[in-house]
Amino acid sequence: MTVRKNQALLTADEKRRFVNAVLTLKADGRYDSFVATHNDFIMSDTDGGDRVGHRSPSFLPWHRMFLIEFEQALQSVDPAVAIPYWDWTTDRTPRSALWAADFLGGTGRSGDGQVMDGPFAGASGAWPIVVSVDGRNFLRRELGNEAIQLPTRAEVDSVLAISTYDAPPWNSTSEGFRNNLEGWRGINLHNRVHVWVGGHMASGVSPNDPVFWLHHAFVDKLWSEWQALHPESRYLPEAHTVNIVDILDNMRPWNNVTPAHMLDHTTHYTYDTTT
Ligand code: CU1
Ligand code: CU1
Repeated sequence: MTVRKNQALLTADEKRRFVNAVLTLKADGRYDSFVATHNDFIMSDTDGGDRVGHRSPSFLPWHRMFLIEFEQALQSVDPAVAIPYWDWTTDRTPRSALWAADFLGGTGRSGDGQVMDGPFAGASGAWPIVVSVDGRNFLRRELGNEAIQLPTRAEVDSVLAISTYDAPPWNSTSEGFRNNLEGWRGINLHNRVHVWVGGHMASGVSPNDPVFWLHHAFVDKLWSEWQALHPESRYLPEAHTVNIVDILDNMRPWNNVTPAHMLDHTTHYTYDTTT
């Protein structure tokens, strides 16, 4: 059974095995197909048109399935690996061990934002940026670049308290839990973290930065916490909603995965809640 742990609790060996599995997927091309898929959805998801991965109710089940596929790819390299989660309410500075050279490496240098240390540094040669929006082939970050703070636990709790999953018009202007968590309005949690990391994470090709997976694992964990807090609430909308993935509709790019299939994550993995 796959158990996703808080990255702060990983052993040195667990960090090394996660990094090695990621580098193996990079070397054989599978990693970049995940980056390309994500960018395709970012480009096509619009407030007034068909939207699946972002700006819509299926933001949460779409990324849950996306992470499951990535985790399965990692496990094809090393069956013991799971995606760790980054609790940015507690590990909230560039000095966190998350950003040390034995794990994800640190922020980018001034000027061009190039990450200079760790396994994903441009100079390592192991992490060329292939799916690029600007022709530059090195990973970029600007941790804490904007005058913003990572979300606090109090902010997370106030979003988890919203009992309605989502609401018309089912886009970036909606009220409800999903849009406050995704972050287009109200208390911005998920989008704010992308901006705080900066560089590639602030773009549609955000999975170029491996922290993407740790960030989304925590967003996914928050969805599961919300489900436990509101057992009477359910995924919305139910049916016949134009441009939107209803609970029993298939989600692109998969042919046979609906939001309903994604509501119980425990058949795929669990979260280690040891602190
Ligand atoms: Cu995304
Ligand atoms: Cu994201």
